[in-house]
Amino acid sequence: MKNKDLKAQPPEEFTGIKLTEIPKTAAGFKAIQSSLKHIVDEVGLIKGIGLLSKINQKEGFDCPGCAWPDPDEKRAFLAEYCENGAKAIAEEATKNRVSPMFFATHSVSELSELSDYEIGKKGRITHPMILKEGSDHYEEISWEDAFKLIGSELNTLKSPDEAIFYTSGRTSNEAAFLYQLFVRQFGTNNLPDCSNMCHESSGVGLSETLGIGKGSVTLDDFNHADLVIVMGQNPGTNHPRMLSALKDTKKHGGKIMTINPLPEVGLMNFKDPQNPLKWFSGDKLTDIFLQVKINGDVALLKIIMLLLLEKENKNKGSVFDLDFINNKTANYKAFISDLEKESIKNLLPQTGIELSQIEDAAQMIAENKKIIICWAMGLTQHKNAVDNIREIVNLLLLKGSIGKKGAGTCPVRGHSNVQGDRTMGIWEKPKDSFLDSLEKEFGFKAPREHGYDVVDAIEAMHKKKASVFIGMGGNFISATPDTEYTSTALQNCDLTVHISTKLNRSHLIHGKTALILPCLGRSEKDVQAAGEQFVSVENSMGVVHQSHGHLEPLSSELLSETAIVCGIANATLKDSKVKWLDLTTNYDLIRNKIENTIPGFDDYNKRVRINGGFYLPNNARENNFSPTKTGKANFSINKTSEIKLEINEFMMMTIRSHDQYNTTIYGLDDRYRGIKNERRVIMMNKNDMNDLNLSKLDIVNLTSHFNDEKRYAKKFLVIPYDIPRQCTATYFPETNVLVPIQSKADISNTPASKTVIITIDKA
Ligand SMILES: Nc1nc2c(c(=O)[nH]1)N[C@H]1C(S)=C(S)[C@@H](COP(=O)(O)OP(=O)(O)OC[C@H]3O[C@@H](n4cnc5c(=O)[nH]c(N)nc54)[C@H](O)[C@@H]3O)O[C@H]1N2
Ligand SMILES: Nc1nc2c(c(=O)[nH]1)N[C@H]1C(S)=C(S)[C@@H](COP(=O)(O)OP(=O)(O)OC[C@H]3O[C@@H](n4cnc5c(=O)[nH]c(N)nc54)[C@H](O)[C@@H]3O)O[C@H]1N2
Ligand SMILES: [Mo]
Repeated sequence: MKNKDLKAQPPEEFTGIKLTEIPKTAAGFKAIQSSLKHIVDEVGLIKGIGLLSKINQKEGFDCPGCAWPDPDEKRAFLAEYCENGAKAIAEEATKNRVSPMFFATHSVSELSELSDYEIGKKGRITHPMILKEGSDHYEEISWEDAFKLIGSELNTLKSPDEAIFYTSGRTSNEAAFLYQLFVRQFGTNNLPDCSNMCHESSGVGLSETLGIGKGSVTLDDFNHADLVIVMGQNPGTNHPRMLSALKDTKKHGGKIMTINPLPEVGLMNFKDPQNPLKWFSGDKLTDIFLQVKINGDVALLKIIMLLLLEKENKNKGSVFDLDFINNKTANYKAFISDLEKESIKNLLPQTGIELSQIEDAAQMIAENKKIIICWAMGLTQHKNAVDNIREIVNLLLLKGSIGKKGAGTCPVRGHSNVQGDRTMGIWEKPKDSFLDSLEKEFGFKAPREHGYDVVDAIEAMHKKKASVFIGMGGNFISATPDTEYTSTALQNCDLTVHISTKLNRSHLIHGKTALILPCLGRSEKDVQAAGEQFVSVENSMGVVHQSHGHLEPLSSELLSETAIVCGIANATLKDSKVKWLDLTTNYDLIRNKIENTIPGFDDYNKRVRINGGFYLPNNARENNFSPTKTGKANFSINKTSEIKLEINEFMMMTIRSHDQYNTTIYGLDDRYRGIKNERRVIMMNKNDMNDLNLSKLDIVNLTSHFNDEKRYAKKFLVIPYDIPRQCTATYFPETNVLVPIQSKADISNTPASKTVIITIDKA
């Protein structure tokens, strides 16, 4: 049953492309110029500059841009932010308002015709709103009525498992902890989150092999590394402050190796925007660039390890860390005998790289002892994504490059508190020990059956096994795969609720009844009964620290995420022993509860107030692998890609442009790739274009192929690009419609949004 004529996908319209030269370096003055433009346009100059001076300072608020950590000690004089952090702030502090009047004059179906860029630019939502059954306009509703409606809808379900409680990764520790507690007291573990689409494969692969689902390095390790390998990641756009850490590695004599199908500008060369002396020269970052085919990473790593083994066999102990292997690891023999079955000749075509170049890379790895491997979505969003991660671990274990200074694993997280949300229990597969301590502290019986992750949640709604969807942040319809399928799933629901800052497409693709509950953003003051509050977050390297908003809230109607959770819980749970409304008066009370239930948070209220916060325990960092099944770090045996492309088929990766934050589209340019004012593009190898008789800027339609199913996305402009043969790149979310719901990673269930098999036809 579909509501009205709602558009789940952005319009198939072009916006006026301009191609420019690809810059030779990233950041520098242009980045400052671009930050200021966004700040001035959205926020205004004076307020904007005030805001920038507070980002990531010890007394300021955590940048909502990404989860890259701040220096433990010295912080930059100007501010620890980057171009994209500034844009994220500009989006949140925007002058534009989506008020009740706005909704009275714009219907939901009319808004759904807009692009995500246009929807986002409408601005921040000012009042709680309801879309009543059969209506095409949101209307104002009181907070009390909204909470009551949610409570009564949840309580009429036959089973708590018919409700889904999604979380995006910006939610604070305090709000996340209460949210999962509420959901479990309500009676379900249906807590899917954006991690399911993001670093789930990292968590699974690392837990099994090293006994912790998080990375092991700290920021300081970059000052001590001999070699940093960056795989499947585009930090110039998505984690710009990481480039400063890479620059530090080089400053201390370390090397950088990059493994990516694209020569991403930021990784190649970098001008530090905070060092004007370098604006004109810049630093060369990458020493060796391996331009791997999409999903060729396991094959490439196997070749590298075969070459290392050859060197090691010639001179025992010259390449491998035998002490570490003997004392700290398990399954080494099985791993080596599996590796020996592989042949470089068979593996090579999967990589698309010349053997001589891989030999150079292997030599660099052989010569160096302290190695960090960083990665992001280029490794985690494939069918064999968990294999990718475990194969990285194999390489690090051979070199003993874990649990020592200057070495280790570095999965670079996306959302600024995605790691903290997991630590707080936002997970559909909670451990029994975690549930035991919740039960003990809060006196209730926690559900033990595991819940739905993102893909399972979509299927449950599609099959009408679930009928209430609540989203704590995020933009579910645009972030998830298989847009039309997910659209039907959401529209099958009786109630969809979104706790949001800004208008997005998920407010428009709705259940029978829909609510938007507007919340405070990171940059805003959060005043509760006990006075002004701060929240806490955990960065990519396991540091927990405070985030303190400074701006006046944009509307007096906004509530904090914490207050919203408490309001919903209070209206839903009849016999909870938790005093929900008291907890929200003073967040120290929530932190006390966290301290009592989650290991590593001793003296939480005290330590989080100390400058810069505190590190959570990390066994891998401490060279202790006792939490794994064997009690040691485990070598593993991994699969190369099983995908075989037909002659006319292409592999498509869906990636981010420079002007977007996931589904929030800041602008229409991808400056570092020389593409301006257009998002409906497909980057292709020139030779492939010739084979298909395509010229630059020809219009093509794309068809994805999966188990005899076909999915279509129309009207994309072809752009010749430096990308391996049979590999293509498009932007997410425009091509999410092509990602099949069933095409996902083994074990982690992450949508395989970097390996979509397509054919390309001239329109
Ligand atoms: N400005 C900005 N910052 C962000 C975000 C944003 O959208 N905008 N998103 C945040 C979030 S939630 C996340 S998870 C991160 C995402 O950060 P990234 O993972 O850097 O984001 P993607 O654009 O998905 O880039 C994937 C990279 O992997 C490469 N790649 C794709 N397939 C393969 C492959 O098979 N092998 C290898 N070796 N490489 C491959 C692509 O060429 C690309 O460089 O960024 C976070 N930070
Ligand atoms: N094809 C394809 N799909 C992908 C990916 C890909 O690479 N390719 N990447 C995946 C990844 S890595 C991720 S993490 C997901 C992202 O999935 P999501 O996290 O669901 O999506 P976002 O676009 O980050 O969510 C943006 C919305 O969050 C709300 N918001 C912003 N700040 C706050 C806040 O402080 N509080 C609250 N309550 N709401 C706020 C705003 O309303 C905004 O519209 O997408 C995934 N989808
Ligand atoms: Mo992410």
